[in-house]
Amino acid sequence: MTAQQSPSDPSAALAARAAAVLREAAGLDSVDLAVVLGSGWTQAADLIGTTVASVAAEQLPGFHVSGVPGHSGRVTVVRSAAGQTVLVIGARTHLYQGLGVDAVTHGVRAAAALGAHAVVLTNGCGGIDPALAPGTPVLIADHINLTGESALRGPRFIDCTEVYSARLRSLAREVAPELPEGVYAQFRGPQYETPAEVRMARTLGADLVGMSTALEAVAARAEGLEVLGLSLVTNLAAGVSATPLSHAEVMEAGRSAAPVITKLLADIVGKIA
Ligand code: 8IG
Repeated sequence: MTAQQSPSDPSAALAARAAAVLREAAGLDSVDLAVVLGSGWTQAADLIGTTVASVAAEQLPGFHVSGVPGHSGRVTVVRSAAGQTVLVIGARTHLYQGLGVDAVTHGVRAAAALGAHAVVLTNGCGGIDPALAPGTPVLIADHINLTGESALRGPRFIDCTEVYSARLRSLAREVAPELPEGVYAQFRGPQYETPAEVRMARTLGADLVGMSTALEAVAARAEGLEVLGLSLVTNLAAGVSATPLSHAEVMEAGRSAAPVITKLLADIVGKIA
């Protein structure tokens, strides 16, 4: 039992309660891995496998409805063609909702409590490099956490040299050899960046800007999970192109890329042994 899993830790107890509800709903003791669906990726559950159980976020301790159009608000257990059981989380809590970091990291901790050994974190994001056109999926190689928050509480000095598993990235490249890699900068949001903030992120070494994933990835590593990060560039970051950003544009890019990226995700998931 790790420090965070101690029964006296209320956030661990909440994750354990969510895991218990899912265990009961699916009639399973554990899952093999988990997938968190971000903007643009939500239709993937159907392609990953056949549904064993599907629970609305409202029925699951610690989960919240995101209120973001394009998120399903459901947590589903599916069985893949390869025989894996996969927890598909379509109810992500974002830091900008103001519910605190423990709510943001709850999904991956619930997945860990259910026995998942790996998590695939997906998101929609802005592209800083103009070569990363909207509709391009990108493997996250590393991140920069610009939220000012940590995923962790207490003296948990975990190593972050390889948050995003090199093993899982090379599995992903077996499916799609041309997948580019990039560094993801997490901002708190919900406002998109100013052009000056995008220039700052570029100067710091970021290729992608978003509002999720980095905190979840660190929480997942603290729970001992292997992490794969997959971003869909849905828009050029502010100031990279002359046109202002709109959520409608983001949604449209997600919709048109959906068939390709959901297949990509399902194929990658099927490879994670
Ligand atoms: I979708 O341009 C999506 N999410 N921070 N910036 C940030 N988050 C995003 C963006 C973006 N696009």
